[in-house]
Amino acid sequence: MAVLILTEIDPTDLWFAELIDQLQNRKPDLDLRVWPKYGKPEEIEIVLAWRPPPGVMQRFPNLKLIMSLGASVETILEDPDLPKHIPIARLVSESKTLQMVEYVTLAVLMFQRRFIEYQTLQRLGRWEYLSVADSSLFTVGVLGLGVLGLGVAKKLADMNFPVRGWSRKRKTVAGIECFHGREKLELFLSKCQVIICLLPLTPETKGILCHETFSALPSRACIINVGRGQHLVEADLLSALDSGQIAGACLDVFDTEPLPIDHPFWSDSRIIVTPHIAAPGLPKEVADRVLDTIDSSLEGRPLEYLIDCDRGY
Ligand code: NDP
Ligand code: OXD
Repeated sequence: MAVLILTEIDPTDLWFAELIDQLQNRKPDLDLRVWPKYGKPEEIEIVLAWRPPPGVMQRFPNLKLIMSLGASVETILEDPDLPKHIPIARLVSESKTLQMVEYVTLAVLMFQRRFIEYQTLQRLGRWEYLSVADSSLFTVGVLGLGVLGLGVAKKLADMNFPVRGWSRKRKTVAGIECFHGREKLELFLSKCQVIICLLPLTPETKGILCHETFSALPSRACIINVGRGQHLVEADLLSALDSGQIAGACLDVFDTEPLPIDHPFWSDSRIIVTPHIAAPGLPKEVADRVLDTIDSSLEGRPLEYLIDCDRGY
């Protein structure tokens, strides 16, 4: 029985190298292989995937489980040759949730306390006071109330921000004003000074951060996108920033990653760019989650966080 790490990202990348180290140290007898060196295809029973190259998974006749090394699975599902009967688990871990909560809280506070504008003033050498929005009146909207969205929403509510959340199915969460379904999207948006995209990428959510969504927000709202780059219509964001409908954006994910060097986002002072680092999770803890999942699969125990292929997340 062998486990294959299947990714097009260079496995010497810091996070992957540390994860591989952790897996090997914690379970020295694990037959761990790293793409493209997978040996005999019939020996591969578990694939750990992150942005896997398409067409590879079908080569393994004894494959029993695919586990995403991220919270999302869209790049696994878009493989046209994906063997349909294999269960797909995704990664949920405490450190990942904590990192996401930290990142988003920081971004919300930067907008509420107007740090982007202060950075511009600093470059101009101007000592100027800007009014501060009262946090109890600064409504935050979280698109996606899953593992990460709920973590973020609860933290911000604890910090006294009015918090709204939007999901596919109806939800009731203490301290959060919940909305669900496309028909309630506009109502949800109507009071949000900042929105945070924590949706999975599916045909329904692709392009959701677009002109219509921006127009439904109060004037000078801010956008935080930590979902996927394809959630955002980039040209619509630039026009909304130019018109003043949107005051600022904090973006961690992009249509093309790495963000091309000549992309206008790099030099736009209204946009904060980070290189998809919001919440990879700590390799040490991710290794524990991966090994638990492998053990459950091999021992025939029920698997946690299986995705529903029809729903797309
Ligand atoms: P979950 O699957 O736990 O939650 C997804 C949420 O989105 C659910 O609340 C779901 O609603 C909602 N949703 C899905 N489709 C729709 C829709 N059509 N309309 C309204 N709501 C919808 O995912 P996670 O919270 O674990 O992760 C969310 C995403 O965050 C990931 O898919 C990934 O893209 C991104 N991510 C980014 C990272 C980064 O570093 N930038 C790190 C980790 C994740 P319902 O509850 O009704 O099912
Ligand atoms: C994820 C991510 O999906 O890191 O986990 O983007």
